[in-house]
Amino acid sequence: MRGKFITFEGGEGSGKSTQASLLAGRLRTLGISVILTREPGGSPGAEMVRHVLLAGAAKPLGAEAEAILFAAARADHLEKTIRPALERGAWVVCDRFADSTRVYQGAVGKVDDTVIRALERVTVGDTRPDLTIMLDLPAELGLSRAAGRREGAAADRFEGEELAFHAALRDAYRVIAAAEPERCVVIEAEPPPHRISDEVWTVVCARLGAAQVETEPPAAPPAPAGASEPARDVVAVP
Ligand code: Z5A
Repeated sequence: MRGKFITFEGGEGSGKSTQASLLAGRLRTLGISVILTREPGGSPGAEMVRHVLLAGAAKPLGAEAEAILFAAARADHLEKTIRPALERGAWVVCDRFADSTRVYQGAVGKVDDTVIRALERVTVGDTRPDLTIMLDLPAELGLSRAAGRREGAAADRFEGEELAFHAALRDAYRVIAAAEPERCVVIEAEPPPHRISDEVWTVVCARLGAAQVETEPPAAPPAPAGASEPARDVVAVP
């Protein structure tokens, strides 16, 4: 049986990585095979594109070129990591996915919606998330958390944008969640991580029946570079 595909979305510092990792751990305690991965990245080719994008090297080319690069990375990630995992029955928990392109490059970057939709159609096709958790947090708080995590290191291409940019991201996520309630659930991201994790778990059980999954631990083949199954799971390609 095909595995389930769960994505986490939200602004900077909203706790996506933290919650994706906690969810993967909870699923594994049930004996479910889980791939924890991220975007941009999650496969060797996509991790290389990640470096280009987050270093800001593509910024001078404009938001449309960045959208195309995110899509190229996503195509590789889907082909090498996500689809094979789902096909062998593993669950895929992904830190950011196509909604990030809709929001960062589309709604806020002003790339035409027809371009965003066309890229999504070509890359994602039928491999749509079964569930998207959107972590919602005031932009100021998210940015201060992200800055704390960097411990003085320079902000990346997107972290360095103005507060208004980050506030607009939050609004754009809410618009998507309101338009696709069958896929998206918004969770308030201010409480402590364990409380959010409990809320995420309640949603995953209610929507995807995680607690009812018959666990028959599969003999999983080695995970591709860029995504794997133990602990933090995402391996960046140097
Ligand atoms: N991007 C795009 O433009 N288009 C696309 O299609 C895609 C991406 C896929 C990827 O950055 C960038 O690419 C991203 C959007 C753009 N913009 N930026 N910057 P990334 O992968 O390097 O990072 P990120 O996805 O932006 O992650 P993040 O927002 O920086 O962090 P997070 O995953 O949401 O949060 P976290 O790492 O779990 O937590 C951050 C800190 O807060 C950390 O110290 C935690 O311990 C702490 N934390 C977490 N939860 C809590 C709670 N509940 N309370 C208090 N403190 C907490």
